[in-house]
Parts: sequence; structure tokens; C-alpha cells
Amino acid sequence: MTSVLLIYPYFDSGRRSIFRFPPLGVAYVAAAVRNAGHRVSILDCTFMKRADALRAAQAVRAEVVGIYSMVSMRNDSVMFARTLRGQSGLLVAGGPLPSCEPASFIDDFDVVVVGEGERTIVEVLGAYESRCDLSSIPGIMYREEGSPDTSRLQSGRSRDGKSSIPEGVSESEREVPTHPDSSRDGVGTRSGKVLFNGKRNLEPDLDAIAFPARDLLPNSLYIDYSKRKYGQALTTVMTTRGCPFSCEFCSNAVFGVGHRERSAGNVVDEVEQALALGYDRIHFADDVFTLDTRRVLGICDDIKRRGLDFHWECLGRVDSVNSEVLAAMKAAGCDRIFFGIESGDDSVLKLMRKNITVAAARGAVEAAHAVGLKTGAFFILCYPGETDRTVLTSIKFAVSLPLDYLSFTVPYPLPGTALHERVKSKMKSAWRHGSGLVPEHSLIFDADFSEAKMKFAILKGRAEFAIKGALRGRGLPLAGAFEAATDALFRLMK
Ligand code: B12
Repeated sequence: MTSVLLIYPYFDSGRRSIFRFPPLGVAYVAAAVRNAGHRVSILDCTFMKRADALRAAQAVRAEVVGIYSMVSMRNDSVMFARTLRGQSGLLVAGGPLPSCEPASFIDDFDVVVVGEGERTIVEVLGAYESRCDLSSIPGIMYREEGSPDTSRLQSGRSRDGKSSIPEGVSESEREVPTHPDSSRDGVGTRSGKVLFNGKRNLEPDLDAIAFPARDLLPNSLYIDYSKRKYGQALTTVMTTRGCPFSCEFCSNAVFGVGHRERSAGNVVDEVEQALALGYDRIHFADDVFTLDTRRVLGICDDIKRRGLDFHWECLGRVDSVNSEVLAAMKAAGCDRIFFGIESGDDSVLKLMRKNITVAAARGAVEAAHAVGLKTGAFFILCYPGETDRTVLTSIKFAVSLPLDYLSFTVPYPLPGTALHERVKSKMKSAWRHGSGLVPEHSLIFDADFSEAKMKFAILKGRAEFAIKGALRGRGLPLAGAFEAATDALFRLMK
């Protein structure tokens, strides 16, 4: 039995969104580790200060430390790794960012897990305990023997001493150059060849995966926080993995493009488990919860059959809902649906590879509104390839919809996405936390629109949406005058 600490290095910078969702991925990994017989704890930093979290991580003295990372958390995950190096036997990175850029983590970690983590971490722990064979574990990048940090692990050789490279991965493909930035701060000095064992196949049967270990999360803090912010105790559940669409801006390095579903009964079992912990609102965090209408109807039926009393919300695709399914969702406790619409101009939607139309977007939002659901939508403004005209069209379209919640963001070329490929020569920084008037957003590449112009567009959109809400159909000339004046200003800006 190995002692394992899993860290979710999210810190509230005070500038980011009000959402505080528990780290489901880390909780899934924790459940797998525990079920394999190890001792595991989670350090969720969401409600902590950095110094306290670092002290807490050191106090655990775990043999193996696994650290989550996504694009906004790279620095903090690396900070933990550097602080805990030397104190723990093995440092493992995992999550969305290590999955798309494993090489950029290998100077600070001994093993980087690419993709779904449940099986991989258990195999890595097995190798750690028996001091052998990392080369037969798919889905990892690691440093070959010779590195002081992996000396507990024999890599590149199986127990019988033969080289065991997974099928489909050649010797030369396994050798990976480290990240160009890795020599920063003198950390690029570790010895040993870096090897990648190739991707692991995705788990075909999602019902076979153990539910996330929610009991290891700071539930009372999430419950207090969400009751204060939204009046209900909110947590997330993931009912599908992967998305069959290929939006240019979306990062799908963990779950890929295939769409896998959990059965209705399995989903509702997990919902019941979450409700038993004191939650009374579920946010289904799937990329596209509504893709398979039959399954959604099955989940709704099961919720009603079991008489569960809670409210829920989800993200829908505009071309996968209709009045019938929306009404069934409402009857089963759904009270809000979000749509990733992204643009109000068909040519920009094509550029984004969204595979939806403006007409379908309007139809879906109106249908949801008509059955009595609250509606929310996300838009990206000033996407690469947009013109002043299309940005203004998008804002006008968004504000014209019957929405209760409306979010505008600047474009983020995330590593590993097709958008990143398109603008990679213009990238300024991998990630930067925002400041100024729209502090939750910042521009990370040299775009045709300045950051100030993008933020002006966001503020203009938010103001028009607020004016519309405040006027409730009255005072249209005032709204029209605001729109015309800010349109003109927007066009004048660089
Ligand atoms: C819910 C959600 C949020 C929530 C909060 C996150 C949370 N705590 O749940 C909110 C709304 C706040 C949010 C905000 C943002 N998000 Co978000 N979010 C998601 C979403 C939709 C679901 C997350 C989830 O629960 N996944 C389910 C679990 C099971 O998956 P997982 O975490 O990847 O875990 C698996 C593996 O990664 C691995 N693993 C995970 N942890 C570990 C740890 C170890 C040690 C190991 C070995 C393995 C491992 O094993 C797990 C099980 O197989 C994902 C999309 C997605 N499909 O995952 C985006 C996603 C994670 N978000 C993303 C982004 C970009 C953001 C923002 C930066 C957006 C923005 N522009 O502001 C912000 C950043 C906020 C911040 N913290 O700084 C990207 C990350 C891309 C990247 N390459 O880093 C994603 C992937 C969306 C996308 N497709 O582009 N997000």
C-alpha cells in the first residue's frame, strides 16, 4: 500500500469567475487509487491560500504526489512539484494540460499521465511498489533510468529484462524532446532520456468506472459557498466523455473525439450519492449532455421514478434539443440550460467549425425559453478572422435572444487545438491572468483586435444585455441610441 496525495492547485485570484466546482477528475483518480488498495487524500486548494496549501501538502508526507494541471494552473502545479521534490518518492502530473503538452511538465515531474487517469495511475503505482517496468504502461511520459528521480523505477525493461515498447510506438517515437522552456530557472538539468509510451485506449465502458471519491473533497466549503452565491448547494456530475465535434478552439486531449455515454441508471445512482452528501443542485458538466435524446429522456424518467428532489442544469447543443426533450427535462427538475453558441454570424461559425447555424441557435434558445427553462449562452468575440461587422452582428444577435445569462469571452488559442495551430506564430504567452476592466479575461496572442477593443466589445455586450433586462421591452429608443453610439466607438478603435 502506497500513500498518495492528489493536489488540485486552483487558487482564487479574486479576479476570476464566481464558479467554484469540485475537481471531478482528481476525485475519479482518487477513487481508482483507493480501490486499488492505496491510501489516498486530496488537497483541493479552491478555498485555500497558497502558503497554507503548501504547508498542508508538505505535512501529508505522501510517498507519491499527483498534481492536476490545466492551462490556467500551470505555474501553481509546477510550484507544488518543485516544493515537494525530494520529499516525495514520485511526482506525477495529470489533467488537460499535461495531456496536450506532456513534454512541458517532464522537467518537474517524474511521470506525466496523458489522457484518462484512472487505470494509468494504478499501473504507475504498481510499478512504483514493485520497482519495475514503466515501459509497458500506456499513456505516460517519463524519464528513463539514470535520472535520480526515477531511481525507484526501472524503465524501458520489463521484469524479464526484455525491452517492452507498446505496439505501434517505435523506438524513435518514444524519445521526446523536452519543452523548449524547460531550461528556465535552471530546472532543465535532470538527466535521463524522456520517453513516451503512446496513448492509452479510452475506457470503453463508462459504467465500469468507479464514482468520483466525493467523500475526500471539502464538501461543506462547496456547499456553503454555492448556497451563498446561487442559493443552492451545487456540485458537478459528468455523464458522458468526449465530443464527436471538432470545434477549432476546443481542447479534447483527455477524452478525444469519440462520444461515450454512461447509462441513465448509473448517472442517477451517482446523483443520489451527491444528494446524500448535502447537495441539492447538479451541474452536468458534459461537453454535450443533450446529444443522445433517448438517453436524456431515460435520465429524466429515472429521476422522476426515484422521486428525487433537486434542481439541475446542463450544457446543450443547439442542434440536439427540441421542445419535447426540453419539456421532459423541465419536468425532471432541470431549470437552466446553457448553449455554446459562440457567434451570431454563420460565416464565423463555419470558421470556428461549430457545425451549427445562427437559425438553429435561435430556435433552440426560444424553445427552451418557451418550456420555462432559464437559458444561458456563451459567445466568443473578436475570433481570429472576424471583422468589426461580424463582432457587432454577434452582440446584436446575442442580446436579441431570450436569455437569462449571457457570457462573452475573448478567444483563447489553447495548446493542442486547431486554433492554436492557426495562430501559433502569434502567441504571446501560454496563459496570463487578466487585470483591468474585464479582469477575468486576457489576450494571450497578437490578434487583429487589440485587447482594449475586445474588452470594449465585451463591456458593450454586457451593458446592452443589462439595459434590455432593466427596460423589459420599454424604452427601446434609449437602447437603440446606446447601441448606435457604442457601435461607432467600437469601429473607431484599433
Ligand atoms: C467544469 C469545467 C470548468 C469549471 C471548473 C473546473 C472544475 N473544477 O470542474 C469552470 C467553469 C470554473 C471552468 C473554468 C475554466 N475552464 Co474549464 N472545464 C470544465 C469542464 C467542462 C469539465 C471538467 C470536468 O469535470 N471534467 C471531468 C473530469 C473527469 O475530467 P478531467 O478533469 O480531465 O480528469 C481526467 C484526466 O484529466 C485525468 N486527471 C485529472 N486530474 C488528474 C491528476 C492526476 C495526478 C492524474 C495522474 C490524472 C488526472 O484523469 C481524469 C479522469 O480520467 C472541462 C471540459 C472537459 N471535458 O473536461 C473544461 C476544461 C477543463 N476547461 C478548460 C478551460 C480552458 C477553462 C478556463 C481557462 C476557461 C476560461 N477561458 O476562463 C477556465 C479556468 C478556470 C480556472 N480554474 O482557472 C479547458 C482546459 C484546456 C487545457 N488544455 O487546459 C477544458 C478541457 C475545456 C476545453 N475543452 O477546452 N472549467
